Amino acid sequence: NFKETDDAIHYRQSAFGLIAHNFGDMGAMLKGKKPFDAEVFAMRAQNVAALSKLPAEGFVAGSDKGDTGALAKIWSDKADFDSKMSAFQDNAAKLAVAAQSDDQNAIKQAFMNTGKSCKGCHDVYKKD
Ligand code: ASC
Repeated sequence: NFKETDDAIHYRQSAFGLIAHNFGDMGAMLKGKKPFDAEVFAMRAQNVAALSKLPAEGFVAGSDKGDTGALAKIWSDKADFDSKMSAFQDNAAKLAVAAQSDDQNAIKQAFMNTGKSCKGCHDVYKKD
């Protein structure tokens, strides 16, 4: 229940920004760009899992306007968009679970699956 369409756009973009910050830091750790800190990594994975549930609300009807990266296809293929969003949420939840373990391979796999969810949706629904 946003007052203005712009509020919905701002809401989802804010959520994506928070997700990118947290996910990006996890990537930096996995790529060895900074030391791996299991506690920080797990905290960030929890953040992403919680944040992954937010952006969907911001894709209200009529918010495919302006120069946001969101393509009109989101609203014309809403069922597919929603299922991709849901897969992202599932992958993020699994990553948060994996991050509680000491299994680096499981962590990396879960991280990659989540990243594929990001990219898979961006490739189809986001202007680059
Ligand atoms: C990120 C980020 C994305 C995804 C994507 C994964 O850190 O900002 O959009 O990962 O690049 O392939």
